[in-house]
Amino acid sequence: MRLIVSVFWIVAETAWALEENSVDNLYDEHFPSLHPNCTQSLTDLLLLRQEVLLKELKEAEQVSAGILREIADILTDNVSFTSREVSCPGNFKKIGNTCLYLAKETDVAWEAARVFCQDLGGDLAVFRDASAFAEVLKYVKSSVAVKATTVWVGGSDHIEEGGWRWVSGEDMPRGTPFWGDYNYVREPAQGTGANCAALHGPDGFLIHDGVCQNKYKPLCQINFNK
Ligand SMILES: [Ca+2]
Repeated sequence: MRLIVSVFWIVAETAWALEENSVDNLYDEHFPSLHPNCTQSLTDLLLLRQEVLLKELKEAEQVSAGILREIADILTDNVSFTSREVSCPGNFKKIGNTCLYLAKETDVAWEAARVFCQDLGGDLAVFRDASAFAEVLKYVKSSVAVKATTVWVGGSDHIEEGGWRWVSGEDMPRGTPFWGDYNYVREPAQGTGANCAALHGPDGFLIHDGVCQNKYKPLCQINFNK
């Protein structure tokens, strides 16, 4: 009986040893032992990763700042553009889609009137349609106390008799409602003796051909898109 027990214990110890050996092999196979520098390498890797992330964040921040600067510039431009649309410089007044200034204290010949307006950053006024002309008449009539006043505007036929053009180069409109009458004759009627366009007060400020050397008041204009 004692012999059988001894044999059993020998067999059990051998099996135990074999099993322990097998577990160690499995552990080594799937979980190789750490290199002595492994911990340091992992730390270096984590630090490198953090450095890359910080660099990416910094680049993203720089891009965002650039975009914000561009948006700010666009908004500034829009504010400036809007300001130009809603306000006119100096004595100029916003009338319709333009800035007008009737120099009530100035009486000069037509060419001098142009120079006067150009010195203010504009030119003698032009109006291309009846709506713009109506706005001009409303402004002029509200500005002058004396109905006999005559006002220079930016039209002439001094290059070619009868070829009335604005100083901006376009053909002037003809007939009603722009041009007035003088002694029941439709303007322009004075031929080569009168080559400059004026708003004739006694005729409700409708256009007459005036003698360019006459001294009238300049109606100056500055356009928004200049
Ligand atoms: Ca003429």
